[in-house]
Amino acid sequence: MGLGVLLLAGSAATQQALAGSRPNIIFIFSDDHAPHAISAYGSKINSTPNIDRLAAEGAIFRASYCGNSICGPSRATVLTGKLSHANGFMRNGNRFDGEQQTFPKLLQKAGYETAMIGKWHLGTEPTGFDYWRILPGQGSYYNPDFIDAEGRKRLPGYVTEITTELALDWLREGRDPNKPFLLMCQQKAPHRSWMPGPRELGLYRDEDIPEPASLFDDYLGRGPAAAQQEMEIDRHMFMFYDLKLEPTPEESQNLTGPDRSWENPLKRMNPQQRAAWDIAFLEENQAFRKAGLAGEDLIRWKFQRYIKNYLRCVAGVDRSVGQILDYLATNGLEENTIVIYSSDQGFYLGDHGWYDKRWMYEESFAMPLLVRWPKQIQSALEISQLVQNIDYAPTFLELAGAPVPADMQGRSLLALLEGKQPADWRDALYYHYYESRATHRVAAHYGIRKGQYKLIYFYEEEHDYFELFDLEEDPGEMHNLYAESAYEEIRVELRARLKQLRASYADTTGKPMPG
Ligand code: SGN
Ligand code: CA
Repeated sequence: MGLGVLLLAGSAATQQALAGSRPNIIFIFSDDHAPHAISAYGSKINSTPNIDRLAAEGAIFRASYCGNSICGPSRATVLTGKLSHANGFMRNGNRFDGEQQTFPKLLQKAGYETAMIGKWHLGTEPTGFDYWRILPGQGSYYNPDFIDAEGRKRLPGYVTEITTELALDWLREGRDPNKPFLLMCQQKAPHRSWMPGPRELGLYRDEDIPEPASLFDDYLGRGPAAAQQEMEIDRHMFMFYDLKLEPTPEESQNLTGPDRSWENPLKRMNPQQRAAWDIAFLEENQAFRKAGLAGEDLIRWKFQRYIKNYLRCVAGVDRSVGQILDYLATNGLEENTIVIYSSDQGFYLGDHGWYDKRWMYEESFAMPLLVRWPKQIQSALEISQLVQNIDYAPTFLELAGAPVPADMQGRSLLALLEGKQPADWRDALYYHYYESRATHRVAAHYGIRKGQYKLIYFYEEEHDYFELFDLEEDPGEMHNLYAESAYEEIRVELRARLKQLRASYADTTGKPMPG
């Protein structure tokens, strides 16, 4: 296809960009970073000054969601612009078919140089990248191994900092300066088991982080699946692996679950790293042992220990974003480089008493999405339309002036980034989570979010029911309204729309709705 056709296919902004030099794209993607731990999204528990810069100098999407709240599936969706059933990667542990169409491959074809650095987690080797260097599987926080085309090598240091350095190295001397580029910088943090880096270990030390309103949720207002998961801070968080206590010799005899390997991540540390780590937790751990906490006090302590480590990991990611922005500013790359910040899904930060993700409830369904492009996007732009991770691939392609294949299921966000209000923008989102009986035991479900309502269908033998929430009246999704007669009309409408969405996305997986 000639340039003329490309120009015709793109919008005015794209044409303008193409007329000059095509924009570079830096996609910063962290792991498990919930929007409610970003100050630009109104976090009550931390501040993220560097990520906030993207919102101040660019656009923030206020209604940004994933299609399946789990790592590999979200990443596969980002790459393909397709929902899980359509790209074949429905659950962690699947292997991504790298032969299929992805946006990095299409950008390569359009003349971009492409690089992928950090967490990949798709089981097969990356395709569509001129350069890649990835963590094996989940990767390690300290002295992590990285894999590239030549093999596997352990790199000294802390994973967020190393991933950032590798990305900066590639920007400095790895890439071809004559080509526009795509750089995917994908952080492991703040994924479980929430191990902060040496620079962040001391943060929040003598503070109490505010608790979420639903920390002591009793799950009574919803179907039984919510009560039967395994992701509660109270019952399913591990004292040694997750919460950084050291077992006594007696406790060492009776370790269960991940606690059996509590020391493995620490064994990767060098003596200095280990000493800094031990110092960071020693006093608090001694005080905890003395206090003999139980009941709600114990849950409160666990929440504090968990959330502080999570937020310390976030602070490392935020610092990395700042380093990348600073590099662009000092190297003449700021104006024409689009910087995107996002994370593979949201996360429970004690909300509903939980950690982890998976549910279609807001905290894990939501994804942060911030986009800065000084040349084209006005500053402090607030975007309220419903967007989803299927939209990323079409967006990147349109930004680069490349055609968007018809089989991608998302829609380019460029018009929204230009401040337009397309009349035909989607009014509903579809969601489908499959990993039933996997870790954390969240029942399989699919659902729709439309206007102020959300309808979820749980479809398993032991959990076969609907939930309906009014997000305006009940933003915490505590009260299932499905059986209430006042909601008959909404119930009927949403069920019909959900059925139609499934048909329009050609999702025949999962159990059809009864009736
Ligand atoms: C690991 C974690 C789980 C987490 C999954 C999926 N356990 O199994 O807590 O839900 O990954 O996370 S851990 O002990 O290994 O940390 S995902 O981000 O990769 O989808
Ligand atoms: Ca994740």
